[in-house]
Amino acid sequence: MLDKLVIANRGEIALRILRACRELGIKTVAVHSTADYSLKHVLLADESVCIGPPSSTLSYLNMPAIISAAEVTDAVAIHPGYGFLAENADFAERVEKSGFVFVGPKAETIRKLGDKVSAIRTMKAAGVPCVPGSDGPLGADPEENLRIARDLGYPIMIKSSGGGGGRGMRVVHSEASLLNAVAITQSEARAAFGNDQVYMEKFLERPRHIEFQILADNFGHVIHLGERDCSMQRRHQKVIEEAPAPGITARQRRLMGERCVEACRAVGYRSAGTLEFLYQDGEFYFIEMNTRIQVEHPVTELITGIDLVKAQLLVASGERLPYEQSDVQFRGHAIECRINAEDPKTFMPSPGPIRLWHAPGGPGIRVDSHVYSGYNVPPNYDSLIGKIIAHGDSRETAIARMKNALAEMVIEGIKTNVALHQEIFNHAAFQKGGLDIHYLERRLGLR
Ligand code: MV4
Repeated sequence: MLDKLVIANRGEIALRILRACRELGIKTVAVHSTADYSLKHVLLADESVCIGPPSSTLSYLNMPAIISAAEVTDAVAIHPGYGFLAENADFAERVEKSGFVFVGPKAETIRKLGDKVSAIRTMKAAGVPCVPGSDGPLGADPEENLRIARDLGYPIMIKSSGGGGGRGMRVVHSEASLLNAVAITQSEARAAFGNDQVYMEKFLERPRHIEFQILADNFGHVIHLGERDCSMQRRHQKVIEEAPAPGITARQRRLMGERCVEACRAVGYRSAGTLEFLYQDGEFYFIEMNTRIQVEHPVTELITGIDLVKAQLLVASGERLPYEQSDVQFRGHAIECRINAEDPKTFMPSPGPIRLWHAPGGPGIRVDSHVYSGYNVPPNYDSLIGKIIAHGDSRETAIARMKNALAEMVIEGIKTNVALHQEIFNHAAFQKGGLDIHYLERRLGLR
């Protein structure tokens, strides 16, 4: 097992990683900015190293500072969490070249799957269904691009190969605006990602966002842990996630899961990973892959009983995955609410001192949060202050437990989105389930 690990992140995921390390007997090193001395995991870690000023660019994104912290503390591995450097292939490469274990896939795998054109090509070749679209990047011939769009039928979408998570894409409704849209997307992509490769897809108007969780080791063993429905989002920020996805049958889960597993085996994938799909009219369409642990991993943990972060650490230490596909049983339903420090009307961040924090509990309730009464939420980072995850034998039970939990949640001193969650959970359409990715923004428009 790994002897000592640097947690190269902050907030709730840093604490989540620390807890997994404690269970496995791994010593921990917290690296943090000068704004983060009082983070819970920094206080709990065996050692801590200040790596820079509050600005993320100068601290949590500062690769040499993080690698130096691993060197001076004699750590053997670095866990990147999510966000910051988690999907940065150059970071993974520098970590490994410096002689440390990167808790995640190989740098070359991150690179191959981080480029969307290359990820789609890889998945398609492995038999994963993708959105009908251009076969690879668009070329310079306008007639050819007009023809591809005409064959797909409008509306279509232009997407940047270097984008993702909602960045660098645009919808085109008619032939008149196609060539201009391609040119603008290309030049924006060049400026934003240093890569002007763009591709075209049929635009799906009312899809759901459903993603499959994968775990893989260094010996070619790959399993899937089913899917999550992450359709409840606002401006590409997920708000509520759940597992399983309402209405997906055991047969669909098995067939799609097997395709994801096969594709990951084909690319030599290792560690935890997620394949994102759009789901519309009963069909799945791959859009991109996340090569990291995700915010919403707990809903999968609750329905499978598998600790994803511990599995990442076992695989990183060179052990075999301790599960076969047949060990993965799905039990009940889990839903996660992301609790953000934000203004409920404007959605602007609401940092500041938390006067009182009292978390809910009881059967089937898990709270992943780094905050506590007296903690001061710094203004420099994202506004996630915790997650409430409810599990039950049925979706109805999980919803009932979440409603209780939200009612018990006490947060004083800062503004949060708890009331928004309560409103969503009281809404009949949400209770029915299976809403598309535009539902929440449509609903918020009505308020
Ligand atoms: C799409 C799409 C419709 N059709 N692709 C947005 C983020 C990136 N992950 C892909 N995205 C989309 N791709 C086609 N061909 C709609 C979206 C999209 C979306 C996807 C997932 C979750 C939320 C979304 C919100 C708006 C648009």
